[in-house]
Amino acid sequence: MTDTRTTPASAPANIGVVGLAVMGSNLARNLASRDGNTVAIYNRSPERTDALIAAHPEAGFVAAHSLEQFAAALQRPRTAIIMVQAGNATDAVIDQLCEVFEPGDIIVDGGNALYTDTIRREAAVRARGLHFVGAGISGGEEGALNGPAIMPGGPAESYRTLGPILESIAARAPEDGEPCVAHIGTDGAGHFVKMVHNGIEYADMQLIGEAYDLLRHVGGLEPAQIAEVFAEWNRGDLESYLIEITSEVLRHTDAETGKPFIDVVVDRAGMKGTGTWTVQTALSLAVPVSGIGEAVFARGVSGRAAQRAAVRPTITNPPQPVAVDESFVEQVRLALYASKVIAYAQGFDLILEGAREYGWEIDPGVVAKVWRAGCIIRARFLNRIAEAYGRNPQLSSLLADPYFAAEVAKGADAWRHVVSTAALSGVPAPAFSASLAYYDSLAADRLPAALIQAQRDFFGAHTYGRVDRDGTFHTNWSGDRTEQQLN
Ligand code: NBP
Repeated sequence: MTDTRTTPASAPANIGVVGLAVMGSNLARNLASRDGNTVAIYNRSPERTDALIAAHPEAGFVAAHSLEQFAAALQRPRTAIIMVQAGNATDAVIDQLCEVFEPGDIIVDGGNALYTDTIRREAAVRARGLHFVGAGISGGEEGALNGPAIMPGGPAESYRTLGPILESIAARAPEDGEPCVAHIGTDGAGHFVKMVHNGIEYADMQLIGEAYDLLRHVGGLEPAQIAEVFAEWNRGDLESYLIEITSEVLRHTDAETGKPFIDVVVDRAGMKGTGTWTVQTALSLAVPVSGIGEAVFARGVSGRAAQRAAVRPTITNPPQPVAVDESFVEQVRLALYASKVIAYAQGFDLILEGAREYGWEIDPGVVAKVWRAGCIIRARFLNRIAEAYGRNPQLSSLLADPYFAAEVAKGADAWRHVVSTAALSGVPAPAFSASLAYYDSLAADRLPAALIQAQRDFFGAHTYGRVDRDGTFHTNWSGDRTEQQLN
């Protein structure tokens, strides 16, 4: 390692930021705006560093034009947050920082890393005697500047140094002013939870999209009227950032054409990959996250313009919207709320399964509290989730909690009506339907899995259990069909 030793007193900064594109510069400004923080900044291209210093003299940044200067500017244990492009750039910067930092120093990756990369990086950095913290940071550019939700993983010990700094910049929950940051668990736990956060965000957005589509194409409401419906919903149980911005978007008129803005936007949703990671991870851990899965697939369908154009003319008997009355709006609200409960129930199942798989001690109630402000899925609803896990930390599903069980049961008739109306009307509602099917599957006395297992035994001698006694059984399907008990 390069000798960059400074006496703690001579180093001016208590925190550093590497990578000064939009996220890093906003995070650096946020850090600098809090009492007690002096922020050292470094970017590979020095122009960005100089531009940030020039644009924000009030921040009192300590500029570094080399990583040696950067290390020299930091008090020990040095603490640096990396905000560079996820992937190879992050690996390169970690390596370079390890060269100029010393044992005990803390490297934080605040980018959108895949949790398995974070696990690998944490082990490699630990082997060099330094601490590595993968921290999920949610809230986009605005959150980075004014207060994000932060999900740090890594060693609990590093949170003692890092915690107060992160708490100083995190969003604060409106209910109790608690900072939306907590040590989530070791190594990749923070990025895992951030990944699931994004998966839930996909589901939340898809469900809201389906609600809008149904209100418009079955309910017959115009975008401006639907904007009012969402504004009203935002005063109740569904109160959330995503419902609020949906109302704003639907109220907006395109300046050029005078049409509702929503009608001039191409119906093709992009994605950067965290939803896909969530579903891939869930598949590998055998956790059903069908609401999130349908949301990711729905974006995929929206992007398949050529297939959509090829299939559309083949529909010779298009369904007609089913007639509904004014109670439909309330039915859609209840269906949206119930489906949202499913998306979160599945997301928390995935977090807890990830915790079991990787040996993380994740408190789901703490996760729900961290998401209450600063992030895209912030919602009043998260308080109910924190309460549910507070009542029973061993809760096997959010749907088993008395509050959520009652809420979903209360809306179940409406939910069924909305899903069947969508199907009869030909309005796609994949996340509403998949969520209802999941609920019915959990609630069923018997599942057709019995038949599947019998088929598996038939063609592959995969064996089965019996409902009436313990043991493993096989039927001699190709012979006399007698049953053998194998153990
Ligand atoms: P970008 O993801 O666009 O990355 C640009 C930064 O990476 C610049 O500072 C660039 O330096 C630096 N960089 C690259 Br590219 N390669 C490098 C290398 N080999 N060595 C050193 N530096 C390198 O920045 P961003 O949009 O601000 O995002 C930063 C992180 O935050 C990403 O991981 C991103 O996924 C995440 N993010 C999160 C959210 C959120 O809501 N949580 C939103 C947006 C982004 P240069 O100036 O010299 O080219």
